[in-house]
Amino acid sequence: MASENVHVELCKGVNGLDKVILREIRGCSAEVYLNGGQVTSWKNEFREQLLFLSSKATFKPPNAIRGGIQICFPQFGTIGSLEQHGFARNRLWIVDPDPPPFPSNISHRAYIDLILRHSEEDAKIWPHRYECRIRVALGPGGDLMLTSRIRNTNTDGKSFSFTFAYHTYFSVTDISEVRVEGLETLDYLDNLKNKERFTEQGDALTFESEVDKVYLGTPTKIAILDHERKRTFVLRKDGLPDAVVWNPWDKKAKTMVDFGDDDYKHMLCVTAACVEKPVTLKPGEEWKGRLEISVVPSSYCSGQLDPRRALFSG
Ligand code: TA6
Repeated sequence: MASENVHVELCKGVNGLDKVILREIRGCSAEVYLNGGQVTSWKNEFREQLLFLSSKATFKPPNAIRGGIQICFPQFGTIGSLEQHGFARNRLWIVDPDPPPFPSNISHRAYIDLILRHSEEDAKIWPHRYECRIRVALGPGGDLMLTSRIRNTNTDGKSFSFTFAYHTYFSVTDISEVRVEGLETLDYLDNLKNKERFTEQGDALTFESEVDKVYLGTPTKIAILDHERKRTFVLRKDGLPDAVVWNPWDKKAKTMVDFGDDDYKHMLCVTAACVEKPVTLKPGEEWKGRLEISVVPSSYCSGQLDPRRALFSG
């Protein structure tokens, strides 16, 4: 925990659940619930919410909260024998009392280290000893950074494999006016077509119906352009080769109890993930997966951002 506590506050959230509020000098903020180690809010210096939270979200553990950024571990989706998206998003994480030195020289002030460890209960469904650490940090410029470190602490010499994702719900003005840049011409697995493999067309992605695609081996940078709000989210990811794009659209939205019927119009999930090739760790080994999200204003008068500039600038 940072020395000057103005940047980090442990407090009670909805239904008295423990949460941490991170604040930065310019007024940016983020909120993280210990349930699921889940980011539920990220606001810019104008106090505008940048992440989507469902109008029907429930804050009732062990259910994950519908929105924000959910941690999918040790399984993404239904790829494996565990419940959808694994169990980490349904568990109570704790503030890490003794985080190992952080592999980065960036001196953030507004950050929190959380940890989830194996439990007897989970060992029945996933017989491994592990430490899953996450640092959630808010940069001086308001950027949001999530760094996860997963260590195999098995004492029986056994390796384990897992898939992982930062299941991220972005708040957008109007989904039909959103474009995603950086996934053109890539192969993807279509979850709406039995995970069949296809190749994406050459233009930016736009949205007019339900989408649930796992893009394989993507660039480390992806841009989400919200024309209406002249705002672009730039995702930079490390150790997470894949990206999942999801919007349930109208019909599926009606089947989800914790999701408003019209909520699909104002959200898009673009999830940095490690899905196609599971990570395998021997005892003592550690994996790191990092996601950094920043917001850049659209630059062109038409409100059109030049994606090449967003994707290829430093
Ligand atoms: O990321 C896309 C996806 O795997 C979809 O298939 C959809 O099910 C979504 O996640 C939400 O999953 P959830 O278990 O949170 O309802």
